[in-house]
Amino acid sequence: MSNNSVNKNSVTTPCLVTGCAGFVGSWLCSALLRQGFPVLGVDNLQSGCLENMSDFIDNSNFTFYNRSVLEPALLQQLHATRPDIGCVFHLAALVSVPYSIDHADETMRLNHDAALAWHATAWRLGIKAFVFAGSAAEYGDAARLPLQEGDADRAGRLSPYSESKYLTSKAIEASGYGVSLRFFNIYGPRQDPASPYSGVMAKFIDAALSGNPCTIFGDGTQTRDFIYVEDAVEAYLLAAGLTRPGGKPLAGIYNVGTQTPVSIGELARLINEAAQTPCRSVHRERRAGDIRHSLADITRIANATGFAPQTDLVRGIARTMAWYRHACPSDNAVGVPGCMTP
Ligand code: UD2
Repeated sequence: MSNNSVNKNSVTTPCLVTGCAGFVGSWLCSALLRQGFPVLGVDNLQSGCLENMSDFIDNSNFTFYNRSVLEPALLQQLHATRPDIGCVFHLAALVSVPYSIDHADETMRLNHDAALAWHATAWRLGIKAFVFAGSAAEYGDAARLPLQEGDADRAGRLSPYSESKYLTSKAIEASGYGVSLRFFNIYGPRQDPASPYSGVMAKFIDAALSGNPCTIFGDGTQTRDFIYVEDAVEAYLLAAGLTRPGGKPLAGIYNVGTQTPVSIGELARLINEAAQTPCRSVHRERRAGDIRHSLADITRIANATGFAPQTDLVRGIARTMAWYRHACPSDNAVGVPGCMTP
């Protein structure tokens, strides 16, 4: 999937991925292993699941640690077993905006306190690259579109989730070590539709394939910038300097999206069209904590790394839907093994 050749000097660099059993984490592990990097994966399987790792769990270059990122000395311990770890990708997090509203302390402990503890330890151990999964939610109610990285500093945040990600990104930026990638809405195969906190794409595809109406929160005119998971993974590799010849890890904050706005109503229409089902939607009250519009300006990461998303929304929906059909050939219910989607 990578457009860029692997940086030959880094091909034996072991990489550590937290949240390796999650939706995005498992895709990142697959890509790293495919390119020859040894991978240490950490996940406590609270929201990730083993099925997500079925493609690579037996790969001799992959070592799985069923551990929590809240364990204070975990990175030191893993580093003692592999002192040549060159890169930490820190994806483990609570990912749901609505969940965070009811669980603010838990969200802050995991998404902020633990993330910064990992960041500080990685720096102390001399690990070359640290990449944190930031979020477009950090932009809160920022009014100007497309969103540039500095706009988050002038915005009010709408949920503990967004606050936890924002504070972590800013601390990483201020330290001068490590990078926070502010991902817009990532979608693709393996995103679980079963949880009430699942992303809209998985939920709508599940509904369309099951012959149920899509439930739209609010009037459906809210917009998002949907990025296909393989493009998001490419951004991770570029940010770590792994796929750029002579590449150095980035430092600071970078948006990762497509710069293409899509309304939720339009998304429902596109998904029903792809499923060849009549477009039926029901509307429910707007969700608390929801941002209204979200659209990335990706100039900064494009200039720094050449990043350019490859998969447009129609193709991405088709690939995602094909996977869901395969995961449940009867089409009556998606029924993908239940796990949430960090
Ligand atoms: C997503 C990510 C979040 C963060 C953020 C960045 C998920 C679950 N959350 O939050 O972690 O990265 O993006 O901006 O991936 N909606 C419906 N019907 C549904 C579900 C959702 O109308 O059944 C609406 C929802 O009200 C919102 C939009 O779709 O306006 C997107 O919701 P989402 O939960 O997929 O993602 P978001 O943007 O809240």
